[in-house]
Amino acid sequence: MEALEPTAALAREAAAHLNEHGYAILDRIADPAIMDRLQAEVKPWADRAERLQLKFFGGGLRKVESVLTKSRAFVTLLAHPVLHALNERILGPESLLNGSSVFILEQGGREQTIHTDGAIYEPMLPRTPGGPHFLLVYMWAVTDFTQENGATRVIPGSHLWPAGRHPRPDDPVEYLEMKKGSVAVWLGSTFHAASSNHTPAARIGTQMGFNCGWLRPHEANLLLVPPLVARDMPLAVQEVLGYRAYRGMLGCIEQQSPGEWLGIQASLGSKSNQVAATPDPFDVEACTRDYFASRALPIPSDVQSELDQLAATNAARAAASSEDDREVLEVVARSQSRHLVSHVLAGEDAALADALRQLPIATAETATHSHARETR
Ligand SMILES: O=C(O)CCC(=O)C(=O)O
Ligand SMILES: [Fe+2]
Repeated sequence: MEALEPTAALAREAAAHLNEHGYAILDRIADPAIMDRLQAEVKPWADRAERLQLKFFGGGLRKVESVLTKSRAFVTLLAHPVLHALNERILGPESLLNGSSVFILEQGGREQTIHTDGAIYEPMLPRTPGGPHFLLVYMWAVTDFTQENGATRVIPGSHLWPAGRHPRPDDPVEYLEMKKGSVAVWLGSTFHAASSNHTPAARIGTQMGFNCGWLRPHEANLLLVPPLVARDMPLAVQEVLGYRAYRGMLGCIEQQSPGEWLGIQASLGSKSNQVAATPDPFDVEACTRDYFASRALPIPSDVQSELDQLAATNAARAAASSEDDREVLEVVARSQSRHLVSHVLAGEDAALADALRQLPIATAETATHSHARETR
C-alpha cells in the first residue's frame, strides 16, 4: 500500500468508517486549550442565547450561529488540514463551509428529534443513499461528550437507507462519546440528533458543515467575512468561505476567483492580466512533481489535492481532440494552476516557491502557438 502522510492517512481511515457506518470520530486532533479559547470567545453570545423553542430541538439546546465571525479559535479549527483532506474524499475538491455554530445542551430537555442535516437540500437534491454525498457535518467536542451529558447519537448505517425509510424507536443508536478536542463527523444522509443532558454541566460542541463547491451554503459566509477580514485568514479558510471560484467557473469576479481578483492571495502573475500571464500549467505541474520526487518528500495534502486537479485537467487538455476543447480546458487549467501556486506560496516549501517563480511566464498567446507543449 502506498505510504501516506499522517493527515492523508487519518482522512482515509475516517472516510472508510464514514462510508461504512455513516459517521466517524477523530480522537483528540485539537489542543483542548483551543476549546477553552473558543468557549471564552463565544461566551458573550452564548450568555444571551435562549433555549430553542421549536419542538424539534427538544428543549435543552441553546445555539450560537455564524461563529466564524465570533471566534478566532473557530477559524483555527476550520483550518485543520484533516478536515480538508476528508472533505475532498467525501465531497470532492473545493468544498464550501455550509455553516458555523455552537450547540450548548443543558439539563432539562428531552432528546432532539432524529433527523438528517441533508434535508436542507430536499426536495431539490433527493436522497442518494451511499453517495454521491453533498453535505458533511463536523461536531467538535468543546467539552467531553458522554451518553449521560447528551452526546449526539446516530443511527449507524442509516446513510444507506432509501428515501422514505424513516427512523423507528427500535433502530439501534450509537452515542458519539468523545473527549474534548475530538471531532465527530457524519454524512448529510445519516440520521442523528442531540440526546438529553442528565448532568448539571452544559455539553458544548461547535459544529461546522461543508457542502460541495457548486452548491449554495446555508450561511452567507462571503458577507459574514468581508475581504479585509478574510485577508488575514489561512488560505484554506478563505477558500471554503467562497474566495475561490469552483473549478475557476462558479463564483467568479471577472474570470478570476474573488481572492485573486481582490489581491488578497499571493500569486505569480501581474495584477493586470492574472488570467493569461502566468506560467504554463504543464510547466507548473511538472515543476511541482519534480520537486517532490527528486527530494523524495511527501506532498502536503493540500498541494496534492491541487496537483491532482491540475493533472486531470492537463491530461484532458493534452488528449482533447479539438482546438476548441483545448482552449476551454486551458481556462480551467490556468485557474487550477494559479490555485496550486497560491497553496505553495502559502506553505512551507520555499524552494518550490522559488522554482515556480523561475518558470517562464507564458501568456495565453504564446501558449496557443507552442503546440509542442500541448501535445506533450
Ligand atoms: O447538538 C447536537 O448534538 C446535534 C444538533 C443537531 O444535529 C442539529 O441541530 O442539527
Ligand atoms: Fe443535525
